Amino acid sequence: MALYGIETESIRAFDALLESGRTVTVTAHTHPDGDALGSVSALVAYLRERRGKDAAAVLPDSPAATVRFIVPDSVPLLCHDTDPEACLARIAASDLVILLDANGFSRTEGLQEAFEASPAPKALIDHHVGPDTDRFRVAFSTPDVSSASELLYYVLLELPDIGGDARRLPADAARALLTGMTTDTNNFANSVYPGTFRMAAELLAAGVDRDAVLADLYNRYRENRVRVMGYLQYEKLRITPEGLAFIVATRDILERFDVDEGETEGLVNIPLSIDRVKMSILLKEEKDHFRVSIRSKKGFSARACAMAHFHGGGHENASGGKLWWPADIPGPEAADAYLEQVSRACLS
Ligand SMILES: [Mn+2]
Repeated sequence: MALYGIETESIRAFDALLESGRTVTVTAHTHPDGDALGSVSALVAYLRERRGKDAAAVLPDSPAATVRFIVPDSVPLLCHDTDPEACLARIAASDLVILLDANGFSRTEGLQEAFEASPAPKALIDHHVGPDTDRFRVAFSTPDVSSASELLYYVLLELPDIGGDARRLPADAARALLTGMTTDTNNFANSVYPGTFRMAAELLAAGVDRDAVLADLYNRYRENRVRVMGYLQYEKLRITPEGLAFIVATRDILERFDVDEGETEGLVNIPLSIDRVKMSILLKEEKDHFRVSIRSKKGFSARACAMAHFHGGGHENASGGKLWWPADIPGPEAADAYLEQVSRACLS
């Protein structure tokens, strides 16, 4: 068996699926992050360049401007929010569907029905807990890996035409894999395994320009992103006696700083650098709910907190969810009081 429980049998079945498919649709979770975009782009690039497939990415919604660059020009991309008919037609015409960086089609929201109605065989490559494996002909799934991009990397290495040699990956695929892994590990800070460094070493040796990847990821923000991050930390960060740090980013602030989707990425991690903080929660106001991001230090469960208080889930130390009004709290102004209760429930 190769790394991460990748079984020879599953590789054989996956290779046969890829061989039989002609029109292949690759998808990932809603609000696609760097790992979703990196893994999807890499697989589509591989299928087109190495296997000659009509492969395309179909996503529930458009990538944020901050991560859009991860999808190379060589990868056709359709998004349900901007082009719903084309997405549905593409799914209906597909004879193979592959889901990445999500544990089931419920995470594709608006596209869930179309994917579930499709008679095409389906494959899964993911690193979230609780995979919906019944729906998939082949599933590669373990939470003990840095990212979907890393798991996909080792699956691709096992395929006969790659034969363990990263230099045989298309350049676009190699770069997208390194980019996806880099974002999900927060640049090698979290969820890093021996295989993660090995992957990075092999991709660098194969010619991926990591300096360019880092510059694209971390040095191309708009000025307002830095300013709103500073403002929220200075004015809005609260820390409870139990050690929960939280920031409530209300709509008026997000509008005042003209914040786009993806521009507060990474903010939730910052309060964890404070010694007495055990868990950090970021709330972002939307129309009738807050989008919730949770991070925790080792020994404290972001996932348990997301499941118990925010209709969510995810990874042990990195989870997310939602907080609705009037169902969960009377209105957005009640968020602080709710978070103080959550702090007592989760941390004492
Ligand atoms: Mn991921």
